[in-house]
Amino acid sequence: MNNYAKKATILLLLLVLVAGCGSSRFKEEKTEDEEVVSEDLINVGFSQLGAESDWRNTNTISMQEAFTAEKGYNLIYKNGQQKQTNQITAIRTFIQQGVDYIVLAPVTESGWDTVLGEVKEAGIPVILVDRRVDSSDKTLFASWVGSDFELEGRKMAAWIKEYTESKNIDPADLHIVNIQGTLGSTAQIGRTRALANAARENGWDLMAEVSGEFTENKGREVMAALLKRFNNINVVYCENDNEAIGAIDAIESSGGKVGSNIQKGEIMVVSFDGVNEKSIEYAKEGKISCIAECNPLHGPRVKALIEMLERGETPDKYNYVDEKMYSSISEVDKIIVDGKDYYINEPVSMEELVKK
Ligand code: GYE
Repeated sequence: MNNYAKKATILLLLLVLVAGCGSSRFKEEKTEDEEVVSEDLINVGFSQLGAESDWRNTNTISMQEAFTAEKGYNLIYKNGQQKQTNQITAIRTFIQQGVDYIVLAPVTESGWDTVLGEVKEAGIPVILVDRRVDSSDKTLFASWVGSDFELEGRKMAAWIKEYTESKNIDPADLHIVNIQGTLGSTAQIGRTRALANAARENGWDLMAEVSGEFTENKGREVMAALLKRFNNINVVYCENDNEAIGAIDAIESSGGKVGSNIQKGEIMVVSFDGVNEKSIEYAKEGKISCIAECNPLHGPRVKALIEMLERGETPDKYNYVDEKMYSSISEVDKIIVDGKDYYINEPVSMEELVKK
């Protein structure tokens, strides 16, 4: 071997080594972006909006458990980290990958027309889960499954009305603050609207609406600020349980007492979800007076919709989930909304609920 050939061989060996290191390192640091489409399974691209709450994490797990290889699926999961731009990028990646279905849990309602138009162009059916998009073109998605968020809020308002009437509290003496969810999200829009309407109809004093972004930390921060701004808050309407946990912390740290006895100076906290174990404990102890259930177990529901599409059937456009009310306060055993009875249940954890 001459000198030139020796050098060339060494270089080649080095190249092979570097390439080898590269690929093994990649395998160790598997990131979401490496997920590839499968040849034999049904490929589902899932753009989840984030991981802000216990509801969200339970929802993600429900999706991951529904779409497994054993069941014939390859789920490509992307966490949007609360940013619509991340979700749009994920959807465009799914188009490039040529997935069979796209499942989208949109962070907020507006701004989806262009990207969903691209998905339609590519001929990929879209299932919306949990929150909605405000597109006027309803052909941009095949089906939606989730909760009736305004109904959840109306049920909560009906509970507040029943309870405070049972205690002979003057409606004008209800000084309420609303710690809202992510502004512009379907859950926030519905729950906020329900409270605002009820306050107007009943003559309640709705003093402030501030977003707690569906997180515990923001709930704590916003509540601490509200307590500095107002000295007469007696009802805190939290648009999810994580915010409620943060808000309770802020109230207790400021020397306040949470509970339903507002005539004795307690601050009544109500919330939504019923997923987080701590919030269920709080509801059992009476620290959270009432929780309107919001059910996150959409995995099997989305799977059922995809199975219908696979069979060439047309699923209903909007699919609502039935939900309960939880409270350990005995004064209210039932509320009526739109002529329908909703019985109030003892708080029960998600785990206990799944077992039933
Ligand atoms: O209530 C909240 C989550 O959109 C229903 O989002 C969902 C809401 C849920 O962060 O906890």
